Formats: sequence, structure tokens, C-alpha cells
Amino acid sequence: MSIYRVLSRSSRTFTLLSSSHSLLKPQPFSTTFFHQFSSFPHQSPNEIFKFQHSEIIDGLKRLYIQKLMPLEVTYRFNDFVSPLLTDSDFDAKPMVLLLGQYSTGKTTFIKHMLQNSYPGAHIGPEPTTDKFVVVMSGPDERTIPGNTVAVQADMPFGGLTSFGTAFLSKFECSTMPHPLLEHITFVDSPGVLSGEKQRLERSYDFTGVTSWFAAKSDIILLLFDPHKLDISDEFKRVITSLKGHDDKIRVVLNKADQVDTQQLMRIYGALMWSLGKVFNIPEIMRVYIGSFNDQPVNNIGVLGNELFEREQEDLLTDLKDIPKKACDRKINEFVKRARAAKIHAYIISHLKKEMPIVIGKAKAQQKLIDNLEVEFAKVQREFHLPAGDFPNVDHFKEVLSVYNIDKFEKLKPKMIQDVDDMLAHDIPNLLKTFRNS
Ligand SMILES: Nc1nc2c(ncn2[C@@H]2O[C@H](COP(=O)(O)OP(=O)(O)OP(=O)(O)O)[C@@H](O)[C@H]2O)c(=O)[nH]1
Ligand SMILES: [Mg+2]
Repeated sequence: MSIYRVLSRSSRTFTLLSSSHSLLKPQPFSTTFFHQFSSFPHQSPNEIFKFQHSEIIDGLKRLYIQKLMPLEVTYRFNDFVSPLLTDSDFDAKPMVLLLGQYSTGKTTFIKHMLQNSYPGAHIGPEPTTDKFVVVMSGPDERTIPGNTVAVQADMPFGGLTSFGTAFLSKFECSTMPHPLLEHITFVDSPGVLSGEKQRLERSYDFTGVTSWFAAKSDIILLLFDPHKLDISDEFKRVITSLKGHDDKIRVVLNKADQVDTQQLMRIYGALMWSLGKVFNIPEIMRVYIGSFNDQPVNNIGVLGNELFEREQEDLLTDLKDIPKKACDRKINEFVKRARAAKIHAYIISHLKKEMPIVIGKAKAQQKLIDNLEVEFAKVQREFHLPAGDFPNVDHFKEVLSVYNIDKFEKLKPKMIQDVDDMLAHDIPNLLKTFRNS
């Protein structure tokens, strides 16, 4: 069957089904939400997406091995920034990461989407989820401990080993057979706590982990509770750790059924105000109002159910697009990584160049580490690089301190040229070939 016929047939079915859905109104949100979402992949031109997606991903894998990986290995990008990519990183299903203070309804949201609890899920008004839980598709219902998940080559979580065993004991994978999980993986997270004491008691780098998951995710849902609007210091740090992924963030004012319309308006305004201060961006954040509890919604104020329903539909539209956009996001992340690897190579080779040839090496190394900001600025000027793309100086210093700079490689222009060619020609050609097929 020609691709065009598949396309027109599936999109017609989709339109018909969506309109028949609206005829069935009113329905509880939970039912419509789940059905629209879980039925999407079967009614979309799935075959085409799958074909294009896998061809493009295979092309990226090839380019990675031929052109980018040699640069990463030569300049130890894997030790400084991010472990080398494996096949499972490329093949991973799109991910939705849920973040928020405790009891904002993160686990309830996943339960609502699946219409079922995932194995090991706990829901309650007190802090309940104490682990990062990846909820993914599997042949049977079970939980797999973090240490096991991290060493499984067919799972894209090997990079998490760098956070140590203390973190891995707070990491878990929960599998179950489910049509929605065939297309999306959810990541539930422990609620961000408000006191400084709790932060100090965490035995692992919480914000490092959120930042790692943020880079791998397609959408980050930041959930707020109308009764807990204050943004604690730890939550602020978590939000800061999402820097560079702003386009993935969706803010949800959850449990909105708990307040009346007047309160909701005031809370909405207050949330916008505090978000503006934390995100520090000139644009206004889009905030969705929602309630994903399975109890009937009891807030029938002036705006009533209609507002909730429309807001949830908007959020649903965003979520439904995830599988379609997943390939674009992978390309985007790949290009970002290639740029970061180039900057990293420039920095490392510059440091090597600054070392004396014969004597005074230890002293010179210490001086370079102490004045790393100045060296970064020199690299930036020499190669005309954007300052915002440079790595965090303190983290770089920390890793650098255990290395002998003299053993680093000099700049290899051919390797940089290969990556430039990949960005300028190979990737656009790959997209042109398969997007037009
Ligand atoms: N009224 C109302 N209650 C909700 C809603 N969503 C969740 N709840 C309740 O809020 C409480 C906390 O829900 P959880 O899903 O456990 O919250 P969480 O964010 O996963 O919490 P932690 O795992 O502790 O961080 C539970 O008692 C839920 O029943 C909602 O939309 N409306
Ligand atoms: Mg939870």
C-alpha cells in the first residue's frame, strides 16, 4: 500500500474518531483522556513515522560512531560531560519526567494516564515516593532494582552509575504490559522537600540526577499544588538544573479541584509571579490547570468543569505529540552534544597548549586550574564560541584536578572538521533523504 494511502486513511479515521468522541460528552476526564491518548498511535500514520524514525536513528548511530565518538574519546568528553552513547540511548522510547514538591500528585498523574497503578506505586498525602521510578513497558508486572537496571545494556540508564550506589539504591524500574507504555516511558520522582535539613540528608546529588533525566526526557511536567505554592530552595535548585531544557517544561497547577474559582484565580496569579522570579526568562510560562484524581471533580464554580476540560485537552494535545516529535528531539540533543563535544575539545587542547614543554609542569597545571575562567574566555575569543555554551567552571575544575594536563591531546583539526561536516552536511542530508521518502 502506498504511503499516501496509509497517511490519508489513518488521518481520516483519526478525525472521525475524534469527532465521535466529542459527541459522547460529557464523560469523566479520566476516560476521555486515556482513550484519546492510548488510541492515538494506532490511528496515526504510524507506519510512516516508524519507518522514517528508525532510518534516521540508524543514520545518527552511524554518524556518531564514525564522526563524533572519535572526538569524544580523544578528549575524554565521557569523563567530563557525559558517558559515551550506546545503541540503547538512541533506541529509547520518549520519556515524560514528572517533578514537583511532595504530594503534588505526580504518582496520581501517572496512574491516571495508565488507568492503573504501576507496580510499587504509593499514593498518599504524606511524602510517599522515595525513589526515582522509571515506568516502562515489559512482559509482566514487576520492579527491578536500580543497580540491575543501570548495568542492563538494552536500557538507556547506564549513565546513572556516575551518581554512585547511594543513588542507585534510590532508583527503580517498574515494568508492566500496557499499550501506552509501548510509546512512552514515565519517570516518577521523589517529591522535592522544603527544608534544608532534608536536602543535606540526601545521600546523592539530587539536582544532578534531575538534570540527567531532563536531558533524556521529551517533556518535563512541573506539578504544583494550590496549597503549596512556595518554591523551596531545593525546588529552585531543581528548576535551575533544568536550564537548557526550557522548551520541554510544562507547568501544571494540579489539584485545582480543591479550591473555588476565586481562589483559583488568585493562586494562578501568585504562581505566575513566583515562576517569573525563579525561571528568570522574559517570556510568560504557560500554566495548565488540572486535576487528575479519579474522584469526581467537585469544583463547580463560575468556570466549572469546562475550564478543566479545556485545559486538560490542551495538555493532552502536547502529550499526544510526543511520539511524533521524539525523532526531532533526538536530532536536537545529538546536535547539542556535538557542539558541546567540540567546545570540550577546544578547551582540552588549549590547556595542553598552555603547558610548558620541559620544566615547571606541576606549577603550570595548578595555575591553569586556578584561572580556568580566564582560559575559558581565551578559548571563547579564539574560536568565536558563544559563552553560554561553555561548561560549568567549578565542575570542570573538579574533574580536571585528577588529570595530568600534559597527557592531553593537541588539537586535531581533522577531527573537528569531521564533526563540522556532520553538522553542516550529513545530518541535513539524512533528514532530506528520509523525510521525503
Ligand atoms: N483533590 C485532589 N487530590 C489529588 C489530586 N491528585 C492527587 N491528589 C491527592 O494528593 C495526595 C498526593 O498524591 P501523590 O500522587 O501521592 O503525590 P506525589 O506528588 O506522587 O507525592 P510524593 O510521591 O510524596 O512526592 C494523595 O492523597 C492524592 O489522592 C487531584 O487532582 N485532586
Ligand atoms: Mg509519588
